[in-house]
Amino acid sequence: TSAPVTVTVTGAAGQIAYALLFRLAAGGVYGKDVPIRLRLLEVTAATGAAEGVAMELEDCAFPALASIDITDDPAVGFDGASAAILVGARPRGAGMERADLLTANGAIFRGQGRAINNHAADDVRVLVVGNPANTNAYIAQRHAPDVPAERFTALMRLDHNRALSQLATRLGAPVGELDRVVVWGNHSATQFPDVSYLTRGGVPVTEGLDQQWLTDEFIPRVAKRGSEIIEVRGSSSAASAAGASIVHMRDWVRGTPDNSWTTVALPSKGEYGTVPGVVTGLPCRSDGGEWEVVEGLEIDEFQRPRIDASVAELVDERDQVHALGLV
Ligand code: NAX
Repeated sequence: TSAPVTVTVTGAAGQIAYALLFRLAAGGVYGKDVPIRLRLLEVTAATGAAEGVAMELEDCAFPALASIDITDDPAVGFDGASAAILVGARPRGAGMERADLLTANGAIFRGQGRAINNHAADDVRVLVVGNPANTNAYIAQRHAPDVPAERFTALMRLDHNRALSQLATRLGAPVGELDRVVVWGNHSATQFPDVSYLTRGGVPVTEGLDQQWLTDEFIPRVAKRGSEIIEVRGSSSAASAAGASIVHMRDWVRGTPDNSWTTVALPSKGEYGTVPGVVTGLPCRSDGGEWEVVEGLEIDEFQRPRIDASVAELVDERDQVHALGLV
């Protein structure tokens, strides 16, 4: 059997973690044969609830689950971590302004970025799920100068999967036959889910997706799916966010299938006219354990302003966190 890997999950007592941890312990990222040492990082008040989740994890008797540690100290939580899934974040409370939200989360992700920098394993891979995910990832990355910037990613796989599912319904196609969707920009209402390169069974899809449907229905539906789930379910997406986090990490570690790609938010190097440094959704494949941005796609006049608008929002968030002294 392989050497154990240490995986840290923050917000371990929350609802996303309640779906995420069991799939992780079952081998959903590294496979069933790689032993996992779990580190659960929570705020002090929630360590008791995290203890309860740990008891249930034990009761599943997952063969690959080697150990579980619970802590409220980031230095301990990230010690030796090869993967860090940052789910815990400060939700927007009643009467909270956007600056308050950025400040509260900035403090969390600054501290966690530093702890990752100082305590995680050399091969650490970071996935930020807690919102505002892209900017939280930006803040953490900026406080981890010793970790290669591209190891800091934010979750846009849920947006990607939501887009695939809407397209499967529209086209009457099995979702598994569809590929080459990308969601550009921010995990927010400005995101641009893009079907320009969509294939079905490896063949470009040229019919069934008229521009009016795309602009009036598809794009807003995908971008606002989180709110739709809250309205219908009565609480925010949890199992779907957990599932997207699992496949994000799995594909990163084990690679994307040949000729396939997915959406990852990672620090831009200026690809496709995006602004260097901001953590934006880009089309990516993984090979040898590293994300690489898909190159050479053409961008037309339908796409350009939509990509630019969402990236502009990321630049605005970046400027705000700098103005607040969080970076
Ligand atoms: P919950 O409120 O159920 O759980 C969050 C947990 O994080 C709580 O147990 C809390 O004690 C813990 N926490 C807070 N600050 C912490 C800190 N500094 N260190 C460690 N733990 C801390 O929220 P849940 O529904 O699980 O959602 C978690 C986050 O995911 C939210 O920010 C949410 O907005 C975000 N989401 C992101 C999505 C994405 O696609 N990127 C989609 C789903 C979700 O909305």
